[in-house]
Amino acid sequence: MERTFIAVKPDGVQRALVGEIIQRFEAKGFTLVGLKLLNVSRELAEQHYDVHKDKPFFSGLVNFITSGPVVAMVWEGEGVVASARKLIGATNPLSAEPGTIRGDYGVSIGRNLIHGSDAVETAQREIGLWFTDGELATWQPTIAPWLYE
Ligand code: RTP
Ligand code: MG
Repeated sequence: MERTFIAVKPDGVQRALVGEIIQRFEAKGFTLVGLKLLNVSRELAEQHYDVHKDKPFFSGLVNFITSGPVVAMVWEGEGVVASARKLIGATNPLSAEPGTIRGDYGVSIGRNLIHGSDAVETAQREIGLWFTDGELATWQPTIAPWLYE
């Protein structure tokens, strides 16, 4: 079953949106298989955002993501990678559709509340970066027959 890596960034934690964000993924029908709150090391932040290392916003992004606790999660479900990106909305919250997390709660690209893996391969890399195998639960929600035929 497909998995994706989701992180509530320091702004989302500070603004007390963790519960609301988890609620949206749960209510959609995805399964939570990993969850922790952590202060992110510089090394982890730089590895996580490695693809952006030559961009002008890279150092600001790393400073921000290491500035306070982050809620790291792994969610599972059919098509969860692309669907999570839809739930999250466009990178710039001012362009994100209402009904998405960024569209409903954000106003600034540098404070866009949440991260979601952008492809299945990226998700596998990010899950390996943020979680050990032992931190992930394998389980079948009892509602599965009501989610999938
Ligand atoms: P994320 O990786 O955090 O889920 O966001 P994303 O895929 O929607 O956007 P991405 O292009 O991967 O950019 C990563 C994060 O960098 C910040 N950013 N700032 N100032 C800027 O022009 C700029 N562009 C990107 C955003 O916080 C974005 O989420
Ligand atoms: Mg990205």
